[in-house]
Amino acid sequence: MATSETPVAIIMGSRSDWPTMKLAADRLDQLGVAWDAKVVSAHRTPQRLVDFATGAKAAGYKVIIAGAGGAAHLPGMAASMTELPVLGVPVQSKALKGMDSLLSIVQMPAGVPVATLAIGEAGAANAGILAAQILALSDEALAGRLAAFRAAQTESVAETVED
Ligand code: RP5
Repeated sequence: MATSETPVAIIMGSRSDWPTMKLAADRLDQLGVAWDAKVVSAHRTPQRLVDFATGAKAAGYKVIIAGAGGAAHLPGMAASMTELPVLGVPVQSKALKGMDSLLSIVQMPAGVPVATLAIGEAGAANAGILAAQILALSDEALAGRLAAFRAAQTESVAETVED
């Protein structure tokens, strides 16, 4: 069971999604935000999804990051059962390079939003940062860490193309 000290849940459709979704966890670690990660499949473990999504708010989570590939129904189904913000990460699939995942996640009907990120690792990394940005709205210390992260990122980009 999560506590209020674990504000972010990272859920994914399969253990095979973890190498991608770990990028979200890495960014949260970098920003000092606690997270839990769970395999919750919309298709293979539907009852686990219902139990997780209906209990997520009471468990203390503030933001859900949901990654899935292929017929990626996990983010939308999770969003249908919770008022918490759901950030959807389309995991890159083998057959269709993640276009299937993206289209499965992005085109939600009005009334049940999923904030859809880019396909693959960039999307997962940005989901971690975006979750931190949401939490930083009510956490000044985190807002400061985010500002430092952005400044360091800017500083690290050289203007010259030479070594
Ligand atoms: C989806 O099917 C998962 O999110 C994963 O991206 C994809 C393939 O799953 P595995 O067959 O690798 O378990 O449910």
